[in-house]
Amino acid sequence: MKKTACPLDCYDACSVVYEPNKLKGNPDHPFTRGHLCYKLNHYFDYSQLESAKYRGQEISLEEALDILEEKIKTSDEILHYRGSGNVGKMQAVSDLFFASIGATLTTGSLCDAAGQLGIEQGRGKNLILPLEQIQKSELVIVWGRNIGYTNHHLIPFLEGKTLVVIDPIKTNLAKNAAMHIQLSPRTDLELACMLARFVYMQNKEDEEFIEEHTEDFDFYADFIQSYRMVPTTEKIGVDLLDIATLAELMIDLKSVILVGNGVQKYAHGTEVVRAIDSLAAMLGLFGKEGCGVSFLGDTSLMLDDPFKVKAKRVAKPEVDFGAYDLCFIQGANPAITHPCTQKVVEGLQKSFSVVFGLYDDETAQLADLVIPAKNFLQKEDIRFSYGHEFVELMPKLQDNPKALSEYELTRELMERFGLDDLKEEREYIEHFTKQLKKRGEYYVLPSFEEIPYSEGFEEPFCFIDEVEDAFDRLGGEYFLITPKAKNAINSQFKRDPYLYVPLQSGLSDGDRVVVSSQWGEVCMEVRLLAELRDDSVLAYSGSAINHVTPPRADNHGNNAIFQEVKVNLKKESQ
Ligand SMILES: Nc1nc2c(c(=O)[nH]1)N[C@H]1C(S)=C(S)[C@@H](COP(=O)(O)OP(=O)(O)OC[C@H]3O[C@@H](n4cnc5c(=O)[nH]c(N)nc54)[C@H](O)[C@@H]3O)O[C@H]1N2
Ligand SMILES: Nc1nc2c(c(=O)[nH]1)N[C@H]1C(S)=C(S)[C@@H](COP(=O)(O)OP(=O)(O)OC[C@H]3O[C@@H](n4cnc5c(=O)[nH]c(N)nc54)[C@H](O)[C@@H]3O)O[C@H]1N2
Ligand code: SF4
Ligand SMILES: [Mo]
Repeated sequence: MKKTACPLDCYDACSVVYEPNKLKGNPDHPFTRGHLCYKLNHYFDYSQLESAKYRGQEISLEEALDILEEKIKTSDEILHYRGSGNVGKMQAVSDLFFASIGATLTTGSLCDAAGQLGIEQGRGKNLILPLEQIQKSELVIVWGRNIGYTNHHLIPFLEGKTLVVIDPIKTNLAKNAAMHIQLSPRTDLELACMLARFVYMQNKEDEEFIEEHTEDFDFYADFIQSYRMVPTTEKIGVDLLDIATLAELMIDLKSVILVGNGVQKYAHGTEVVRAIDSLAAMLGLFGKEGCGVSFLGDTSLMLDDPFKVKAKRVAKPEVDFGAYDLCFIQGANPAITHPCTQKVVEGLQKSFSVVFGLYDDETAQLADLVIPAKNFLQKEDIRFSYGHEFVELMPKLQDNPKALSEYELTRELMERFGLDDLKEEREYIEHFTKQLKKRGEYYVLPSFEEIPYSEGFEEPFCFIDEVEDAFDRLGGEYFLITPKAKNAINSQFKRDPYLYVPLQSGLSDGDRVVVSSQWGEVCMEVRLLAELRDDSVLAYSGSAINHVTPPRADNHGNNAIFQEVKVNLKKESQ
């Protein structure tokens, strides 16, 4: 049985059994349990680029490398923009080359950097919560994570638990939960503070934990009490009794909180996640069996990464593609996935742009030069997961002379520029594997702890005690919710192009509307959705919705803020 792992940016990081032209879930893997999802089940339906292209004309790989070399030599400002089309560790090998020629790399992300910082501010380290602890819990709170779509291998682990979903959408998981808090978007910080108030009012905080492992609890107590019950509950848009009931459940049961990306696509995303973590710390949910808070975990913890380089960097969400002579785009489709599409497209048209990827996607179609990449079956790699503790090896299983791996491209460029400090590919893979821990027959993360934080935190847990938030001044009629689609992975595979609107919007299925914000506008086809609140519309990642999202980073300069916007709708005139 030949085995590899799914390379896609997904919590599940499935273990894959390879047969030529067929991929199957590994039946022996404790998390994958023998099944994959639409994306890998249909992997071969999406055809890979077969040739390099220069301004639309097919050219050889050698010619493509000649053009790239020439362009690098004649460009002053070079951007290396790497996305998450494949999250194997070897993707980052190209950072070595681009940093050494003085190119600008990115910092922060379009994804989870806001929440990651919020966790670090409180706990110091963002450790993965192992599956076993989720299994041992009694109450599971799914907070802004759409497990049914983005993390569905976790569903069997939730069986028999009291399930609470906190999400502005009535997701399928919410329909099957004991309780669904269908809050107004962007009110999670307030909800976390209200829950903390109920705990505090009844003196049910974990005094021993607070005394031993935290500092400045008094400031936190003042902070949560600055949120007045009635106006705050009105803002959250749910019944006060429901909040009180959830607080009771958290006091009584061993609780795990599964926090997703949905809560932190905002300017104050860091503070939202920190407020959820602070609530958990007040209840003493760290370092105990069957308890904990899981966000997208930090896979680089305690890992000596040979591709970590010093370089000039620009905040990824704020990249101005037009400010560079040459934009080298790898494993990304920013013409769809980056905020403020119009600005991205104008920028790419202004600069000389190179796409190194798998598909003839929107960014490849705009690019001057396209270089085909090998897919995950055609090169060697190693796969960490941000959702669970297992690490998988990804051996090379197929040949493909028509494309290059990231390592091959880097080696070519290093040679052409007389840089000789690249090691053999094997050495890099081994450098990663030798740092892994073993649990039975499986590799796990170097930072794996059976019960995270059971030895306490390095520094005392630091509660949230202030937040800056100016959103209420924004105009626009509807909140925008823009999460992940079921059968896509951001812009890859089967996208969902529709704008979903509430039943009372006065629109009908098939209507075309112009969605607009201060950042731009775009025409989309409407679908009615009963699962929405009246104050929100929804468009999935991979749709055209980024025409209206802000080209800005969050308050700390790290993360994209796709939902820090309100939109207006206007029916397109026939
Ligand atoms: N509106 C909205 N926008 C979003 C989001 C959202 O929720 N809403 N989510 C954001 C988030 S969280 C993320 S992570 C980003 C992701 O956005 P991107 O980083 O753009 O990721 P993808 O769309 O998955 O993939 C982009 C490209 O990667 C290439 N690729 C795949 N495998 C390989 C490989 O092995 N090698 C190379 N060189 N290329 C490869 C393919 O050509 C593919 O077209 O999108 C962000 N954009
Ligand atoms: N099928 C599929 N799986 C994927 C991906 C994909 O594109 N498709 N992308 C992968 C990537 S890159 C990532 S980062 C992960 C992210 O996966 P998730 O963590 O699940 O994140 P999202 O899908 O962005 O949003 C999750 C939920 O947050 C809710 N939400 C939106 N706004 C708010 C809010 O203000 N408060 C609360 N409480 N909830 C809110 C949304 O309604 C949605 O149900 O998924 C990965 N897995
Ligand atoms: S996309 Fe996620 S669920 Fe689907 S096969 Fe890959 S890791 Fe598994
Ligand atoms: Mo992401």
